[in-house]
Amino acid sequence: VLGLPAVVAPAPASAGTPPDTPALTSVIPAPAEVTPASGTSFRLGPRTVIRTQPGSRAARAVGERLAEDLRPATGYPLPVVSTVRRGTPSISLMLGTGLGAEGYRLTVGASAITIQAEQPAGLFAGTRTLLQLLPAQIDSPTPVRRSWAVAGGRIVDHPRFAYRGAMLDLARHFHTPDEVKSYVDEISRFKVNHLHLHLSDDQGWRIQIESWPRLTTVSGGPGTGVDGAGPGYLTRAQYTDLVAYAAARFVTIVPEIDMPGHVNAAQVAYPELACDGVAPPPRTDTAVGYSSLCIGSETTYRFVDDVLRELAAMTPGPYLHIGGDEAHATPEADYLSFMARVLPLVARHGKTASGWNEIAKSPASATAIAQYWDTASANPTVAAAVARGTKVVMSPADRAYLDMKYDRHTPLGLSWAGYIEVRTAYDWDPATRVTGIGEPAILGVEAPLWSETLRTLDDIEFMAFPRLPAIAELGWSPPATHDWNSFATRLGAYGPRWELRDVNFYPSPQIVWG
Ligand code: TNX
Repeated sequence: VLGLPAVVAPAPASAGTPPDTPALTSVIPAPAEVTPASGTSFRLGPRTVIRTQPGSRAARAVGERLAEDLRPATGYPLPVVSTVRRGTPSISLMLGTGLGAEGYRLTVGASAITIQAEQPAGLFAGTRTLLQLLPAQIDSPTPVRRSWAVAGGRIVDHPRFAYRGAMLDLARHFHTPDEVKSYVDEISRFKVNHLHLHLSDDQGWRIQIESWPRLTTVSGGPGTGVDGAGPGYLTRAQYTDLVAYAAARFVTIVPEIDMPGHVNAAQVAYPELACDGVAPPPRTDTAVGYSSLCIGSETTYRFVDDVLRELAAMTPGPYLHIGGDEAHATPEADYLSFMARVLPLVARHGKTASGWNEIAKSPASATAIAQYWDTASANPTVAAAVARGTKVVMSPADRAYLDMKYDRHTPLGLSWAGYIEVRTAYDWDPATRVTGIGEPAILGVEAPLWSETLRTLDDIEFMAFPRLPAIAELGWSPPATHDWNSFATRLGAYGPRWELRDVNFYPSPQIVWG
């Protein structure tokens, strides 16, 4: 240290960089590689333009989305253009090669920010990072007069797992298309790229099927849902609109029709789906495991085929989820013969089947995705399926279930899998959680949110945030970045963003909120 002055001043930020400019390392989920360039920063100003890859409509759409996100707080015009005059400050979204399906490189210099990606999905991911690199006030719905700086340097980033998911239960309480869209906005900020919709259960049926119209006219109508207080359903047009809205945010909708259990609402509408042909009473309680399709009846397979065909036709994404959980009213042999017929049917409609981990009992699940909701650290049935080729989405209920209470005081939610505080949701590794289900078998992670106790968007948000970002980080970030203290700090700094966007969240006492 000889020759250095006694007091080493911090590297001077470029003239007047506001003190609340986030560090490049403050992003959730943690990026793969971060290289700060101290002393440099970019200033977003009234002359800034957003330049997108010439000739790419998809890149342009990502640019427009970014502009929409930045205009309210800045009040700047932020035109989206394909060429820039020299000297004009710009945010460029450029397509190139070598960064994978969702990877991106974000470079922040004094006069330009550049996001490069191989695919539009990577450009979008880069823009979600960029939003977090601007001061929190960027999420103000009204103009704030201030200086908007971004710290200089470079981020090179790509996901650990291809599938990062969230699930909403529309069956126990229906949630409107606008509420689902709002959830899509929020989860996509954390690079979650799948939204699984649980569309049918004992208490209600929430997606219009033209060939079986009473499913929704009867079981989506008034009095359906838990306590009879969750009526509603998505029309085909609303579903299609939702799929497009999500796709514009690089979120793939995964629709679920639960079978052969969880079918009371279907049988209320169509008694021929029950073996005795008698309509059961509608159910508005929260019991599980009492209903079953009639496994020996051809009517059952005509119904399943019709539903899967219509759903496949409405769904551009690759997956159809067929539930398969808690079929306690279906004898084991019947369950296996049902799955032996229905799993291949999904493939015949051009989709990959997914189901809760019970489907692993069926040899036909070898080409399917099993969603692990078990809390056990060993499940020989699922491990055996994995050995046959089944891929797994990890949602262990004692870590990833967003409907579990945070602690005994939480006013909403259930507790059968335990209490899940933020640290519990964060501190585990999807690839070492279950014996015999290692990294190569894992497609990704998903955070399910069941709706027995949830009615409003506020309720959904309170349970999802801040745990959803914890699961998102497990799905996206390299294991080497995993660090509770770092995550807790980044999460605490994120709180004001939710406040500015009017998103409800649980102010966990484990976090020092900014
Ligand atoms: C179990 S987890 C269920 C759902 C309930 C949930 C409540 C799973 C595959 N099935 O029917 O809503 O617990 O936490």
